[in-house]
Amino acid sequence: MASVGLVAEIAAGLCAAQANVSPKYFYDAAGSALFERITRLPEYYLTRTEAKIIETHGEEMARQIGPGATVIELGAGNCEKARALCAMIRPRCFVAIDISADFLHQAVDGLRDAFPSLDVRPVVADLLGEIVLPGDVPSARRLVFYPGSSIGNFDPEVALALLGRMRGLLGNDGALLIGVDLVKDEAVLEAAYNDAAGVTAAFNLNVLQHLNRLLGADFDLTQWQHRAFFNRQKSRIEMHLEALHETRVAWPNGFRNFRRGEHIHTENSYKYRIDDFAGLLGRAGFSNSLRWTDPEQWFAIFLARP
Ligand code: AVI
Repeated sequence: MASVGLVAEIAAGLCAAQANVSPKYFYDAAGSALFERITRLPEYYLTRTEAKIIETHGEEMARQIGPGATVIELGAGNCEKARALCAMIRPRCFVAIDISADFLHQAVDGLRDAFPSLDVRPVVADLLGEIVLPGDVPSARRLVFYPGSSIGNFDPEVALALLGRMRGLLGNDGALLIGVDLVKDEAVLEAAYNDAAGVTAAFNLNVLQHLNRLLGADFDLTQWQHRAFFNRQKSRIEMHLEALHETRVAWPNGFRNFRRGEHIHTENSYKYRIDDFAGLLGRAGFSNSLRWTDPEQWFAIFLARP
């Protein structure tokens, strides 16, 4: 079971007029493994497009950043992108921050094996909470690395606040390297979140299993179905879990009856226009940014400096 505070937060979301769950609860061990599978799906273009941009423009990125930096990766996951980045820019210290402790420690061991002279530090933290770095992490020439368009999972005002905190982490001589998914054809966007193999559906439904453990709830996964669509007005993919039948969900201090078709909102994934994201960076205190994209302009990587 989760702490009293977390239980209250989750229960409040489930009981809200529009029931919702924070996407951070996707990432238990099973969810993290499912997300890794998502990143390799043919429909999920984000990961491979970003990797291709790094491969194509890596030399220029490395020239801009220079060797010996301290990289702070937010939401490090399996550290796969970190490997490509470290090979490219040769940092002296690598701080991997992630919410999932088990996954992080495993990934960090792999990174240490691949780069024996790199000073690797795992930090377990929720990006929306306080991020406390070990005291001896160098404060000069920090590069905050936030790949994968995870910034898209926050509403723009929260994303702005988070970018402002990144700005704070990197001081005046640092930089932010951030991946951002761009607005594109609706069919391409929707396919990426409705893959034929059903991995995204399993990822979405897994959050209910996680809530059963965290909350002591009794969600029956067979009563729910995955829904994902592009909300053009808000420029975001929305993921929901929809009740297939009238169903009652109970947990130790509460319950909710869901009507057939009623849904729990589980995630937003905002898609930006390049200029809009550059504007957001400006509002967060970055005055100067370089950017690279793929030939179809599906994804962008920004290198932003104060
Ligand atoms: C982690 N994040 C960038 C993913 C996304 O595309 O918004 C999470 C995800 N949800 C469904 N598929 C992938």
